[in-house]
Amino acid sequence: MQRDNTAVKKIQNVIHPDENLVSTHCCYCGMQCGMKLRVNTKTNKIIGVEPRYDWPVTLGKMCPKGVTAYQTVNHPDRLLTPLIREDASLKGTKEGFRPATWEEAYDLIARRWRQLQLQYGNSSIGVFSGVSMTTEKCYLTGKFARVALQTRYIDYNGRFCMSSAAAGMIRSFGIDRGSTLPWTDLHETDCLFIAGSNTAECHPTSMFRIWEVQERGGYLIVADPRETPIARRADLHLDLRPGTDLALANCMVNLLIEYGYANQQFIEQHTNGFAETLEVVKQFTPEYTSEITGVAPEKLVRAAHLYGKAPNAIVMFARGIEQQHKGADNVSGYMNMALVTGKIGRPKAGVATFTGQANGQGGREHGQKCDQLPGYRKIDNPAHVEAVAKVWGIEPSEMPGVGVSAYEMFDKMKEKTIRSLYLLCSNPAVSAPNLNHVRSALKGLDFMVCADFFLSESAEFADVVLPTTTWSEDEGTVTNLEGRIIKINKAQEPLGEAKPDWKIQIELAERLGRGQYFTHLKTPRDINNEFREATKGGYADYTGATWEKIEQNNGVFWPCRSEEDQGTPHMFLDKKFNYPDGKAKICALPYRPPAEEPCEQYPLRLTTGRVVYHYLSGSQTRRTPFLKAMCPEPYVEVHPETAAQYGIAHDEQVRLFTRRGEMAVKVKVIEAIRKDTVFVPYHFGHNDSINLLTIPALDPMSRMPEFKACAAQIQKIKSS
Ligand SMILES: Nc1nc2c(c(=O)[nH]1)N[C@H]1C(S)=C(S)[C@@H](COP(=O)(O)OP(=O)(O)OC[C@H]3O[C@@H](n4cnc5c(=O)[nH]c(N)nc54)[C@H](O)[C@@H]3O)O[C@H]1N2
Ligand SMILES: Nc1nc2c(c(=O)[nH]1)N[C@H]1C(S)=C(S)[C@@H](COP(=O)(O)OP(=O)(O)OC[C@H]3O[C@@H](n4cnc5c(=O)[nH]c(N)nc54)[C@H](O)[C@@H]3O)O[C@H]1N2
Ligand code: SF4
Ligand SMILES: [Mo]
Repeated sequence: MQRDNTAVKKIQNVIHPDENLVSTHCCYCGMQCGMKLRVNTKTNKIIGVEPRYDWPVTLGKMCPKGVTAYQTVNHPDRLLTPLIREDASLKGTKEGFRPATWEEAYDLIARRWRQLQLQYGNSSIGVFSGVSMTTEKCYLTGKFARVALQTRYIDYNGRFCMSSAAAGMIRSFGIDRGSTLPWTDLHETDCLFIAGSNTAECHPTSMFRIWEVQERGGYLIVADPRETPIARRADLHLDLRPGTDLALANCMVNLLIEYGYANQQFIEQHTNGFAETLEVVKQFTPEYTSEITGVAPEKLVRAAHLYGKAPNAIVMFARGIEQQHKGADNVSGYMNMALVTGKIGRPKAGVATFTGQANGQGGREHGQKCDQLPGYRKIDNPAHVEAVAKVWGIEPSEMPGVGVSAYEMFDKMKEKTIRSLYLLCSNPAVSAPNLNHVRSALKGLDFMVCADFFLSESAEFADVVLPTTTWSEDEGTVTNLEGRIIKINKAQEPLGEAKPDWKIQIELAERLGRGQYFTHLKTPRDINNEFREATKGGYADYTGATWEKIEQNNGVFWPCRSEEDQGTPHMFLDKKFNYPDGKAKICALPYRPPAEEPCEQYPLRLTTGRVVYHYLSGSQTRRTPFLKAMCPEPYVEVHPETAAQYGIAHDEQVRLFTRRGEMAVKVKVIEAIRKDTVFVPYHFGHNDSINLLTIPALDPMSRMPEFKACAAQIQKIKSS
């Protein structure tokens, strides 16, 4: 059976009396499913959601998080006024705050920041942000750090999310657009090779296209230590040990060459590095690779034939391979499969990462990284600095230098180089690795400001909490996992006294005496106009992606370099990669094991990730009644044989620990995991955070922490 997955459905939404429908997109993952928010015209409040059948990527489909997202907007936990901490001894708890006016909050922040900067220098203030925000806000946050605060210390939660994909793509292709093709190609390909993605739970609205590949007679290969829902239906499940992907990728490339699937003409004309890579991969025979990965040699052979024979194939991956201290190498390693076979640079064939957060793509391109300026420019490149300084109206010499990556910012706080933190759109007291260190760094700050719409676990460490808007109380653009720039629309006025992050930053800049660089920006559209100018001529060029074009064309794919340019759905159709000689890089990548291997004391491999019902640190989804009821607490997945070995039973509370920390957690006995591996979802706060145990081993290229592999031990809790 073949479904028609390209046609835009003609189903009409029912409009109820006294209601308006506002077309927009979900606030959660990078799929950015189209949705229509139902707004009561009497109260002007959001009261529900309808599918958006005419959105070509997702055709009206949504997941459990998407259909309940609207419930966060008018939630009773929303912060309605600024809060000022009265009792410093209660830092790290919900207590000790009093409501305040914006004037009081701004005055206090401006006074404390000025004091600290006079005493310790401009870079004593750090900015830590996130990419659930529109690109307009992400862009302004980078400008706010460099121009209003004049600090070098800014980084963001994408460092825990997309940085390895970005580093790998830049190395292999010279440019980082997460997908080389639109999602509307997926169901038409002949083979999908998907590594380290729990797609059915994390990007569920991709699944109807993936199942169709199989229904059309194509093949699905999944590499994951767990038998996830997508792995269960795959033609081939490569059940590897956590942290061993590079061996698997090298083996695939070796076998593709050995079995004659290499495209010599493509390799010669469009790539560099083949000979060096051949030298490295040839030792990765199925037998040798099986020893490292634990995957049966026959499966490796079959995978190479399925991918190699397919006329068109797409290699896809997500955090399973990227959140390793060799994440960037894993990315380039798997991308070698496409480059060696030439299955790239045409429709239905290519490479794609499952981008994580709503604006995981747009937010990683325009200056929230410690070494980056808008348009994916580099802060250590004088020509790039000059271009952006001109748009911002500052002297190039005023541009602060390169800072440090997200996790390393906590080291800087610990050593008192960073004395104050402006945290927005992230909850690192749950989501950063090695939480004992991170929480103590937050606690030791002289002064912390947190902007959020809920009192998150991280906000509990703040001295001032600023109430911000949710996604549906403001407008702007985000870039979805395809690289398609789309429009988010406003459906209701901000609740209480909440303000959008961009407005907060402009008002703070004015109080810091830097208003001249910001006051001309009165609306998100003004910010978008300046932002597009700042990207002109950059790698990620958004110049021609006007809001009008976005609305007219169901989004615009970057690069989009001018008014006339209609954007770039397919990358590299001309086989020109973003290197001076136009050639992509096939990368020679020697294997290295995870930073921490199991030993007698810590014999298990711990990996972490997600469930369909929760989003990231859970600050939003744990407040959503249906989602909380479906998954109220963390658990550790343990194979039945391993559970028997430890004498532990389903639902029993055990002590799980690593060299860095421990937690008490319920056991979920499950066959769908390797015997040497345990898995814990990370969506829970305080003592329920698995990140108390994770290892902060950072990838040398991407500075991504190794969330996906460390050594752990389980202990029965003795009944008293
Ligand atoms: N429901 C839900 N959906 C989400 C999110 C959410 O929090 N909840 N978050 C969004 C965001 S920001 C992101 S980044 C994405 C993440 O999307 P995914 O990357 O798909 O999610 P994870 O659960 O982190 O990890 C994916 C898989 O990697 C596997 N894995 C673990 N270790 C390894 C390994 O060493 N090698 C390989 N090959 N696989 C391994 C895990 O078993 C898991 O099934 O999801 C987005 N969508
Ligand atoms: N162990 C383990 N840890 C991980 C991962 C893993 O797989 N395993 N995955 C990592 C990944 S991929 C990611 S993306 C990170 C994400 O982790 P976080 O960065 O902590 O992401 P969120 O939980 O979305 O936190 C966002 C916070 O900002 C608020 N917020 C949402 N929108 C806005 C806005 O527009 N403005 C402001 N000011 N606030 C807003 C929300 O209420 C929430 O409190 O976690 C990482 N941590
Ligand atoms: S798949 Fe992602 S974007 Fe779509 S509804 Fe679910 S969380 Fe929202
Ligand atoms: Mo993410």
